[in-house]
Amino acid sequence: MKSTKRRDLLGLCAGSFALSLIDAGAWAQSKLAPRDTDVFVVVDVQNCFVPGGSLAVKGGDEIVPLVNRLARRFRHVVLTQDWHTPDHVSFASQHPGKKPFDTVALAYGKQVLWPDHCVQGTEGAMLHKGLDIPHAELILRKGNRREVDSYSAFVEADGKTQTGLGGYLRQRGLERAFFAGLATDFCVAWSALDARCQGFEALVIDDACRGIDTQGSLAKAWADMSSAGVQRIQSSDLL
Ligand code: VGL
Ligand code: ZN
Repeated sequence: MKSTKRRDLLGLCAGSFALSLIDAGAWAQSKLAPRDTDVFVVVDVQNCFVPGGSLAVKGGDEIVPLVNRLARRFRHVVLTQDWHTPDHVSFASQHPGKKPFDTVALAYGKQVLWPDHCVQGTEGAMLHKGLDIPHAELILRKGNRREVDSYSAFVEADGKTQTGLGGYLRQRGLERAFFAGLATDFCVAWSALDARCQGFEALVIDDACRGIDTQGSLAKAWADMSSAGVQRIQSSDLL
């Protein structure tokens, strides 16, 4: 069953909830065997997001060996990179009087403000050097327009500009997306939610992600994902 609804500003797309109940039966099965029509999406495992980086996610570096092991189970792997201009609208430094983790209202909705991070071409934006996934097929960069953020690997924060990932997966015959990376409650969650909105199965590998957890964001992300039919699994379900 396909759904092409785009998500609303809460990151949800109406219409996919009934699907999740139907899909739930299939999930009850035991170990997950990766298929040729699966893709493993490794989200934003970049220097800025690991300890020592400007927007460090606690334990962000711990997932790297596990992500490498998981990647070997998949024929198809896509990596994403957060990729901002130096004056990006999501940076608190661009909003006088604001500090990181404050929020502002932008034309497309509420935006959390962050420390400067993942500036295009800088060391902080590079993929973590411990990543060892030579068979990855695509590196997708997102958030590259100054005026629009993009947590999601599918659709920018304006809710309409496509990154092309949905089209890529569909043209490659990929149907089921497994997610790992950083951060659980932002780029991983938004990507998994949009995968559902665009008619893909979506599974998040809990222990191969780490969260930021600001103002209840982690619990909310898991609740939103659950409502949207994103399956929460563990690496042991695959390894
Ligand atoms: C992310 C906040 C800002 C992420 C990216 O990768 O989860 N979070 N930019
Ligand atoms: Zn960012």
